[in-house]
Amino acid sequence: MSLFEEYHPLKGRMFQMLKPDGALHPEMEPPLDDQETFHLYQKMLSIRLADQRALMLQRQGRMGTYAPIWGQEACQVGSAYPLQKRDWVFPAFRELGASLMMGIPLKTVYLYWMGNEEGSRAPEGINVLPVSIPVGTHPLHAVGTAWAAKIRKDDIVTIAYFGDGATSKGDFHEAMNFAGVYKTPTIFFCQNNQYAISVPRKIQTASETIAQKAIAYGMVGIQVDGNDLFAVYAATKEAIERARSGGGSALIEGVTYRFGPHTTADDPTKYRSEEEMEPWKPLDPLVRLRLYLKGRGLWNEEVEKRLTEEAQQEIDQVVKEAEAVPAPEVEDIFKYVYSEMTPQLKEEMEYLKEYFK
Ligand SMILES: Cc1ncc(C[n+]2csc(CCOP(=O)(O)OP(=O)(O)O)c2C)c(N)n1
Repeated sequence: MSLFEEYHPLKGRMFQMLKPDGALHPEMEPPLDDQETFHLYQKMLSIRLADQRALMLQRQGRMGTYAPIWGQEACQVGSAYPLQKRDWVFPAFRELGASLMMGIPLKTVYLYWMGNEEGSRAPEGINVLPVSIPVGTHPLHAVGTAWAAKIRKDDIVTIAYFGDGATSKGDFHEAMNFAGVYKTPTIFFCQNNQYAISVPRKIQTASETIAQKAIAYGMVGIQVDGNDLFAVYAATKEAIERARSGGGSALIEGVTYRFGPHTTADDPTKYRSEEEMEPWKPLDPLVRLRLYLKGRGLWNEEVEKRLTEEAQQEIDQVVKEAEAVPAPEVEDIFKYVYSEMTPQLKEEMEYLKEYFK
C-alpha cells in the first residue's frame, strides 16, 4: 500500500518512522542507508550552524532582517534530498536548508539577507527560484512551471515550500485547484511550524489538518512528522515518483515547530510562552537523528565536535567572502523588475541617486 493510502488524511494518522527516542517504529525499515543518513545529518548540522551564524551577523549589524530555519531542518533536508537536479524549487523566505541542498551557495543566501541583489541569482543549472517574500504567491509559479513542463513532456517535478499561514491565501487555493485539474507534477510542501508570525495554527484554519485540504482539490495528501528526517524523506520521495510518472500533485504537511523568532524583527515572547516550547525541545530533528545514529554506532561527541568544527570553518570563509563583496549600487533596486525601465522608475531612481549624493 502506498503511504498516501496508508496515511490518508481522513484516517487522522500522522506518518512517523523515527520515534522521539531515535528508534524506528517496529516493522519499519530505514528508507536511507547509514552512509546517506550520516551525510544528511551532517547537512542538517551545518544548516543549523549557518542559520545561527546568520542570526549572529544580524545582531551585530552585519546582516539585514533574517528568517531563521531553526527546527525545520528535517522538513527541508528530507524533502529536497529526493529531488533531481533538473527539478525546480520554489521557496518562501525560510528555505535556507532546501536552497543549500539544491546547490545554492551559502554565500548567495547570505548576500540576499545582506541586501545584495546578487543573492537572488542562482548559479546556472541550479533550479531554485529567488526568495518569495509575498506569502503564498509562489505555489502558483510552481504549478505554472510544472504545467508548462507537462505540455513540453519534460519529466520534471516542481516543489513549493510554504507555511501554515500561506494556506489562508487565495493564491494557495488557486494553485491547488489548477494543480488538481491539470494533474501537474507539483509537490506542495507545507511546513506547519505552528505559527504565522503571531497567529497560531489553531486559528489559522478550522480544518483539522492541513493535509486534508488535498482531498478538496483531488490530489493526494499526507501529514508527516516534520521533525523526522526519515518520514519526510519517504513521503516526499513517494510524492515525487508519483508526480514524475504522471500521477499528479501532492500536498505534504510537515508538522514541525519554529524554535526561533519569525524573523529577527520579531519578539516571540509577546505571543508564546517558554512552557509551550518545552514539549517540542526533545522533538528537535537533530536530536532525534543523533540518537538514531548513536544507536548505529555512527555518532558520538567526538564526531559532533569534528563536524561542528569543519562546518564552522567553512562558514567563517563564506562570511569573509560575502562581506568582501562590494555594497550594491542604488540603481540595483530599480534595474531588475522590467527588461526596460518605465519612465516612472527612471525618475524614482534618479531621485534616490540624488538623495544619496
Ligand atoms: C501577501 C503578504 N501578506 C502578509 C505578509 C506579511 N507576512 C510575512 S511572513 C507572514 C506569515 C507567514 O506565515 P507562514 O506562511 O506560516 O510561514 P512561516 O513564516 O511560519 O514560515 C506574514 C503574514 C507578506 N509578506 N505577504
